[in-house]
Amino acid sequence: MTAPHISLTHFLIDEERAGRINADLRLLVEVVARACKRISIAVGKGALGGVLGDAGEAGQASINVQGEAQKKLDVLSNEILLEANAWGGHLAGLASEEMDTSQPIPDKYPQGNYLLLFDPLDGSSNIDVNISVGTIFSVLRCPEGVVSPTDADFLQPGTAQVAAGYCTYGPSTMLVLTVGSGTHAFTLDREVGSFVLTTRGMRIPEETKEFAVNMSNQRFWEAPMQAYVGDLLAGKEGPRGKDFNMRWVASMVADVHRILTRGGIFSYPLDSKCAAKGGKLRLMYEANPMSFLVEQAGGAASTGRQRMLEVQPNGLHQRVPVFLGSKAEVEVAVGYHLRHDAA
Ligand code: P6P
Repeated sequence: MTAPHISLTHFLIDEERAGRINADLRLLVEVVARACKRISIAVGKGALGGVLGDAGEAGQASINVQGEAQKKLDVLSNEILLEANAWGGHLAGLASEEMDTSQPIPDKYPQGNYLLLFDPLDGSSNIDVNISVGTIFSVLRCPEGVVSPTDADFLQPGTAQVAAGYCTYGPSTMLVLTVGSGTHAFTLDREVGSFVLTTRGMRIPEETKEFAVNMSNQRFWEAPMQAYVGDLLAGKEGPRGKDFNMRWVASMVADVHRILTRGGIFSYPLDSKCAAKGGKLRLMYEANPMSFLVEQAGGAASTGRQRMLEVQPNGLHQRVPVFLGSKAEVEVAVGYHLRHDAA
């Protein structure tokens, strides 16, 4: 018997009827999902869409607040998400990797109670070589009584998230979502144009034999990370007593989706190149939403020294070291760091 066809809307209505979300949050998720469908179409056109390559005028790259060259699709994806979320009355403000500061909802539209943060197109350096990229989003409540939120109102720990998700633009387009009651996967039915529930309650295996890290940074890592990965590479003859495999797509959405699907540990640790900035990946719209999804799927997420979701943010674009995935393996990696610090 084929599984019942449950659309994203049907799933969200059921969550609302169960009292786990309200109508505004349901609308927010549906609006973001609709924007992701538009981004999927633009990304899917590739070279035929005239939107590959760097943004900016001829010869003058457009640089974002991160100091990174923007791709045309970064800018387009950001614009799609801004436009989609402006009019619905569900948001008080939004923040993006591509924008220096947060942005209140235009006065001509009603204000809502939620704050939306997103990386509109993560891994965009992979677009020109046709590797999966994705959109990552995180939802917080606007603080009580705040009408026009500022950056400071967004600086809430990951435990305050009410929803999080990503859309991966790969061989299929998939939306992976949590509203605080498990992590669920939806696949875009391109013929109908709607996301269909394909995995209810994703579960990350507790143990793994697969790690994801950019090995070219090894000589720049801290000592505990050198020791941890060195023992992984030693395999069954080493202290771990088993061989490990490695994967690194260099697109966080793709790497995390694989880990949510079959287990593994993902790490972007501190290294001497990025330590001054606090790490490579951003807390508010990369690490926190991914950590919420992973914990809701039975995994763990840490900075290497602290549960990711308990980090108190100090800036909208704050960077952090990231370890997330199979719970037992994350605990092993954290153990190396805590023992090093205690020595
Ligand atoms: P590196 C993409 O630019 C990104 O932000 C993440 O999606 C990805 O995991 C990481 O950076 C890749 O970094 O240094 O391997 O290119």
